[in-house]
This record gives sequence, C-alpha cells and structure tokens, in this order.
Amino acid sequence: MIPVQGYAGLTVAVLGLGRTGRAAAAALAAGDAHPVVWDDSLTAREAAEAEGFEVRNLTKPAAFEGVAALIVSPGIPHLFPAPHPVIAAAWDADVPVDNDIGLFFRSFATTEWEEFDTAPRVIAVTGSNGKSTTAALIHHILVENGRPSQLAGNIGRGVLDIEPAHDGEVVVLELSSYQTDLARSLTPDVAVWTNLSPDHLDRHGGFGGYFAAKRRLFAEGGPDRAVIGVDETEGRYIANQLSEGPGDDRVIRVSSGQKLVGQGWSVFARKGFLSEYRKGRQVGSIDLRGIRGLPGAHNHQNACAAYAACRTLGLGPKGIEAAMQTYPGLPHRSQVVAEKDGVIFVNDSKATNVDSAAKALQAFAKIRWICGGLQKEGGLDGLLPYLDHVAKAYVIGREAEDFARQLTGAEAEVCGTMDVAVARATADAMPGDVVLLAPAAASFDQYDNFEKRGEDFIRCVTGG
Ligand code: UMA
Ligand code: ADP
Repeated sequence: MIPVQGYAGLTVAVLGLGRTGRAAAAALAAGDAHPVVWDDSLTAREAAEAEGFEVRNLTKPAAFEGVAALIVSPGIPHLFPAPHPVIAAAWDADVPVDNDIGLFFRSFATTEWEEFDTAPRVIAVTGSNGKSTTAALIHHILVENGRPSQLAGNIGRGVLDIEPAHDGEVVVLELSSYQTDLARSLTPDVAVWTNLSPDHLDRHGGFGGYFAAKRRLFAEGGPDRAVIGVDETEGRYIANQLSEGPGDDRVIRVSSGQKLVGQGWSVFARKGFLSEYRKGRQVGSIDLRGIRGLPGAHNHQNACAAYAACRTLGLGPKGIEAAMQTYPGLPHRSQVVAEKDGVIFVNDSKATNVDSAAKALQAFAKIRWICGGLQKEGGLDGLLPYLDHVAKAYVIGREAEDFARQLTGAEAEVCGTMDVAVARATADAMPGDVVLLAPAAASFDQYDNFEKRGEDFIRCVTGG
C-alpha cells in the first residue's frame, strides 16, 4: 500500500467503506494518521470495526471537531443530485474534502526516488468509454516489454492499495468522472482522454458538469504529455487548449476514422490499420485486423490511445504490436464466451450506456442482440442508426416493453429475463450470426452490477 503523506498525527475522516474507503483508511494509518470511518451501511461499519478501524458517526453534530480532512468514496454524491449530508457537514465545519486520488498524488513520490535511475511515472486514463480496455492494454504492453507496471483505479483496485513504486516503474490509473471531479491533486505524467458521450448525468448536473469533471485531469497541473481522442468536439477543445502550436508534441491526437497528418504528433486507425505520424511523416503502423482481443473500430480507438501512451515512454512500434497480439481482453468487454454451430456468443455487459452499445453493434454484421435494463437519461435514439446490423433484439429488464418500443425499425421481442433471451436468440441464430449481450442500460433492476449480468449471460450460454 502507499502510506499517505502529510497527515501524520492528524485525525482524518473516511466516508464509504468499499474498495476505496478501506484502502484509504489503511493507507492513512500506514502514514501515521488516525483514520475515523463511517458508512451508511451497518454491515460495512461492522466489518470495518472487526478489522480494527475506529468507527465514528459522522452524521452527528460535532463529529468533525479535530478532523483534518474528509476522504470520500467515488460512489457517494458530493454535489449532484444533492451532497451527501456528511459531506455537507464537513463543508459547514470548514473541513477540506478530498478523495483517495488526491491522497495518491500527494503521497506517490518519496525521498527514496532520489536514488532511482528513472523516476516512476503515472499514466492516468479517463473518458466515457474504453477507459478499462485502454488502461489494461497499456499495462499489458508495458509488462510484455519488460517495463514494471501496476494497474489500479476505477478498474477495481483502490489507488492507495498498490505498492510503492520501484525504480523505473509505471503506474497506470483508470479514473472515472466521480474520481477526477473531487481530487485535490491530479498530476499524472501522461493523461489519456479516450472519448466523451453522455453518462452519469445525474451525478454531474448534466453534460457540461460531466465534461468539466473529466477535464480536470488535464487542467490541474498539466501533464507532460496528453493523449487525446479528437473524434468529439470536447476532445478537440482540450487538445487545442493544451497545445502551444502546430508542432507541439506535448499533445498526441488520436482518432478512429479520421486521417490526422498535420505537423504535430498523431495516432489514428482507419479500416483496421493504425498509423503514427510525426511532423507530417508516418513513423509507425500496425495491422489491427487480426488482433482477437481488440475487435471493432471502438477497440481500435483504444489501441491507438494505448499505443500513443506507450510511445511517450519510449517503447518501439514493433514491441507494442507484439504485445497487442497477446492482449487477452477483459471480462464483459467484447468477450467471446462460446462458439456453437457457427454462432459466436459475445459478452459486452459493460456496454451500460447508449454510446458503448452503439459501438458494439458496429463491430459485428448480423446480430441477435440481447439488450435492456435500467435506462439512462437521453433515450435510445443513438442506437437507431446501427439497427441494420441487428437481425433481432431480445429485450430484458423491468422496463423491457418500453425499451423494445423505442427500437423502431428492428424486430424486438420482449423476453424479460436473461435465460429466456439467450434461449430465444440461440434458437433463432443461423451460422455466421453473433449473439451479443450489449444492454445499453445499467443492470441494477435485475443484478447487483454489470459483472453479475455478464456472468448470468455466460451461464445461460454455456449451461455452466
Ligand atoms: N455508501 C455510503 N453512502 C452512500 C453511498 C455509498 O455509505 O450514499 C457506501 C456503501 O455502503 C459502500 C461504499 O460506500 O460500503 C461503496 O463505495 P463506492 O460506491 O465508492 O465503491 P467502492 O467499492 O469504493 O468502488 C469504487 C468505484 N465505484 C464507484 O465509483 C461506484 C469502483 O468503480 C472502483 O473500481 C473502486 O472504487 C476502486 O477505485 C466501479 C464503478 O462502477 C467499477 N465505477 C463507475 C463506472 O465505471 O461507471 C464510475
Ligand atoms: P470504461 O472503463 O470506460 O467503461 P471499457 O473498456 O470497460 O470502458 O468498455 C466499456 C464498454 O464500452 C464496452 O462494453 C465496449 O462495448 C465499449 N467500448 C470500449 N471501448 C470503447 C470506445 N473506445 N468507444 C466507445 N465504446 C467503447
């Protein structure tokens, strides 16, 4: 774990006792601070107490007396739709509110680094979709090329849970908008922006707030290098804001679809080929078409972003290409789970919003599409242009009827549950079809999380 610096001898409150809060409390204690913890769930409080943490009821008046800071978990609202009462109480008591990401950036560098030949580096990845894939791919490429690397953040491991860095090590962090919004320090060496589309709008007071939260990764100190997907207006805006002019290679522009051949540094994918340009000349290329772990134009965007991030650390194109070939992929993202009688079954349960599901639909030609769940704001119109890839939709979830009604132009059957949907899709499928779970919705109406939904799909497909 990373011992937290700057709070030795002080009391620090921790709100939320999931992966973030427990790692933060332990890291604070390792840095000689005195953590006092709280969670709205009694079970979580009891578990923390059993581990030896001091539980303090932070909802009580005067709970913040003598407290130096409040560290908040990302799943707890700090502003919209309304601040959690404990956070509001910290404001009233004038106690600084921060999160584990802020503590990490304050605490990562140590005096030991003076002895290192190569200072450790942090690569932080944000964006609406492709963060986990891009972060995991960067980590995989680094490890395959003999560069020590650790992976943490929104991908499932609290950032303070990793080990202090060795000489020359790289830490790859996936950061969500919840995390970038609140962190008081946010100073990666390399910052990566995959793309932007509406998500989590309730937590950010709308699209502007969501963009502003993510943009902080590029604005709070300025990374040495910024890898920026420029397929949306917001990415182009950030790239321009960071760049000093046409030849400034602090910014690497990335695209899936556009040819970017200006005087700067760019990496783009077109028709399955990745190209790297610098100062108007092509300096690298990769044929991405046969890479099984990265199917579709959306994964080619991730490949470009990961390639660019690794190039900033001095890795060569050939080493990066060899590592991409062995990228195993992540569960629940474009995951091929079975092939039966010429039909491929793909689990993309992580496609929890319209944009990611639209990308999944574009990656395959004839789809038996399992979709539905808890709908997000903004409606389903973004899916309609890709319904010509869909042979038939099999709709699940509590709102299945309403969901199916919105898929104008596609044949849609209301199935309700996963087992019915998989059975119906399998019965209808012909050789060459893809049975694809890409829900375009959250899972919480029927499952604890998207992982459980993906596991249920696999169980129904394989009979396991
Ligand atoms: N809690 C309260 N009061 C509340 C809400 C929650 O006390 O009002 C408590 C819960 O009882 C629980 C704890 O807070 O004990 C959970 O905290 P959390 O929701 O922040 O979850 P963590 O386990 O700390 O996991 C978080 C991220 N979760 C969220 O952002 C919702 C994980 O991302 C991340 O992997 C982990 O930190 C380590 O960094 C998950 C996620 O769903 C995968 N992220 C969202 C996404 O990808 O869309 C942003
Ligand atoms: P995140 O961590 O940002 O949620 P993931 O890599 O976990 O991203 O992918 C989530 C979903 O988004 C996947 O199910 C996939 O369908 C889709 N996806 C992956 N990469 C991209 C991309 N670059 N653009 C749009 N959608 C993507």
